[in-house]
Amino acid sequence: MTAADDARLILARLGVPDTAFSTGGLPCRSPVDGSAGSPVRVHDRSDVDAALSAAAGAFAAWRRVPAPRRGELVRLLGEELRAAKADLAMLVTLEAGKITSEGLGEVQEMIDICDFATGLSRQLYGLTLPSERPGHHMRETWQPLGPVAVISAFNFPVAVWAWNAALALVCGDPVIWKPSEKTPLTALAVHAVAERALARFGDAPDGLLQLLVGGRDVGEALVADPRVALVSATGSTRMGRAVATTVAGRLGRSLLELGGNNAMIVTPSADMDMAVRAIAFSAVGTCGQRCTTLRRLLVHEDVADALIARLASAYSTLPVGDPRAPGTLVGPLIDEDAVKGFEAALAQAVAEGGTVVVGGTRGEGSYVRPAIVRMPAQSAVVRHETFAPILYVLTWRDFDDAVALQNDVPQGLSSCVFTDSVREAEAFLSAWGSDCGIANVNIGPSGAEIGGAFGGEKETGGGRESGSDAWKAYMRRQTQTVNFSADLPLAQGVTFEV
Ligand code: UN1
Repeated sequence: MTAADDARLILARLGVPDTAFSTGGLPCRSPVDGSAGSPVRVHDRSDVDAALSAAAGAFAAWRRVPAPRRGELVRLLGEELRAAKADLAMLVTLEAGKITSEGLGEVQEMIDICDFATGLSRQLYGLTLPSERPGHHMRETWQPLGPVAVISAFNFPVAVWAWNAALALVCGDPVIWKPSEKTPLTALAVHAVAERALARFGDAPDGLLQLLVGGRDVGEALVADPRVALVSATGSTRMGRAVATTVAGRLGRSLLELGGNNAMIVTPSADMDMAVRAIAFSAVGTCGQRCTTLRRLLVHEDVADALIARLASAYSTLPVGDPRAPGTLVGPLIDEDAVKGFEAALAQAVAEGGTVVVGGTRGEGSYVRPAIVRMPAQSAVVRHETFAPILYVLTWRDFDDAVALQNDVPQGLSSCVFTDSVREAEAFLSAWGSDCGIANVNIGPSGAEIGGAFGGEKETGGGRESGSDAWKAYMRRQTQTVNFSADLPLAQGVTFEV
């Protein structure tokens, strides 16, 4: 059976209606075996308008629902996701090419954020502040914000929606989702699952969760529209720059999670067994297509040769192939363009003085062998994020130079150090250490838990999604002052008698 046939069965089982497909729609080709499924019906600009009207209506009702009750919907969503976990994960595998375990892990991220958001629905706390005026009190309250547009990428086709949607729902905001054109099937499936949660919940307003499958025109219309209170966009720096510019032009709010160029510093005291495992998972996992993928290995020169030799031997036997097969660790790249990007980056690396140590070849379809490339310097290709499994290796002598190298790229998502030295570890985490949104010690840069705030600095866009207090981006902060005295004192001692 082809991957497209498998996907068709799962979509039917999950309750995706036939009306979601139409001839002339978005073509769907599985990277697993190149098989084509039915084209997905696409939306256009007029659908965006209708969706925004519906979202406005939903907002008017949903913001009046007590937050813990809103949390009940997210709890039900988590239950439905648990029930659909195996099917949804397999669909992620078929559509995005993730190995089985990573497909399951992605759905688990959705379940985890639902649990987190359900608890959060009873904790959207503000502050009380002392007023300088007698008989007054001042407080800070978090109010629902309005419709949130979620623009997601192919590489986490469902989890990123969940990080946003679970928080937005408990915060009182409707969600309009524009998934990647490369992964509409998983989005349709998630919406079918969400429909079940909505039905069980009973009285959620129409238009609370909407899906717009479409191209750039749909994304641009959403981003430009002032009825969208928050644009949460995940993807390339190029896309993020366009979104940020448009949203800033209307003085709107955006939350950006863009490219990473994540490094690991390996010091002589590092536990090399652990480092090798962490490097392998974070550099070749998801075929190098996580925004948190390890792309730069910065190794102390005394241990570089030994570490590279161990990695080269691990890479040379990496099981690359059908992501459904047990034992496969590396599935395909998403499409032919991604393979071209992989090959072009390798050619550029060689032109910049790099030496390919292992891998770098392509196989059938969009399968490639992950590459390790030794580079003489942090040249242009190393500073650029290529969304493919290429690990550039650079060496250093002085720990401060390693940190400087780590920070000397335009992106600032994730970073890590492998060391047994408390001094090095703490320096890496200090104010003059890593400049990234995520900094780890003796853990690779990818595979973050949902409980922390997720995102990064510089060209990564500065947004934070998922855990911690990321929910605040989905709410409107209001400073409230109440006078319960029989007098009207003015602040700052101003007098104004009429
Ligand atoms: C992404 O690649 O856009 O930390 C998100 C990780 C995952 C999320 C990655 N939890 O690798």
